[in-house]
Amino acid sequence: MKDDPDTAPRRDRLFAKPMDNISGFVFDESVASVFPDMIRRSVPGYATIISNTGLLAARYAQPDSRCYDLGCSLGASTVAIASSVRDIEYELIGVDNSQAMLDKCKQHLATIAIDAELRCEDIESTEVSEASVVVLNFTLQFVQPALRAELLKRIYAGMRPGGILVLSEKIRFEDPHLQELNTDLHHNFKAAHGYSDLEISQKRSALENVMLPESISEHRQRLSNAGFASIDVWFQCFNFVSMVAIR
Ligand code: GEK
Repeated sequence: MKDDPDTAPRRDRLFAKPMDNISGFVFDESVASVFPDMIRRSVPGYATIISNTGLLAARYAQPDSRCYDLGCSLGASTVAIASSVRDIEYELIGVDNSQAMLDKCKQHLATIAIDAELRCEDIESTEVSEASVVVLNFTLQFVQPALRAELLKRIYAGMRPGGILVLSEKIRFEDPHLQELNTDLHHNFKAAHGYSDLEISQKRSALENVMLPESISEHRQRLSNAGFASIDVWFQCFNFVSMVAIR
């Protein structure tokens, strides 16, 4: 079925027309306005990761602690936490450095009566303290690799013993064959969800120097260096994973 942008304004068509110059991807108003459709059709397993982030939060959230959604966008994980962690007192904090995202997130949370503090800040500098749950769902990949170790050490230092970090990322494979296979499968996934070859390749160019995926072993090593005790992948679909790291 073809989409009519006039009748389906929330459909992501941002890269549908040929572009002369493809500038680096930014989380502006145009992205925020199509974001739920964009991420659902771009990230295999997204809905599964978000709903199970709620289940993980419910298991690890501690009374009188804080739960953080770092890079919260429109608040999908914030909502998953709020819906699953119900019987204890805690503070829920969403952080994003895109005002366009946070404006829409705030509206959405108000509509469904979810009480969360929203901070328009860089996650590299936002304060994390007394945390029992920290979620980084598809956000670390946008942080400069040289800053990632320091960020994870700071998150670890701001967590309570027994707390959980949920880290979801696009990954790269060290084996070239697997890298090619999973890149192709991701491309196939996007095509099956209605993106044209042009949209896929223009979006890939826009993300080229903005989103920088790493391998699972690089993530494991960094989490371990930061001090996390138990680390594993709990979900993978093609080149997308979600990991847990327990302090
Ligand atoms: C979800 N977690 O729906 N500081 C703060 N925010 C940042 C930074 C930074 N340094 N860099 C990027 N962001 C969400 C999806 S999207 C993932 C997360 C994607 C923000 C950025 O503004 C955007 O809202 C979010 O991180 C990444 O599960 O689009 O692939």
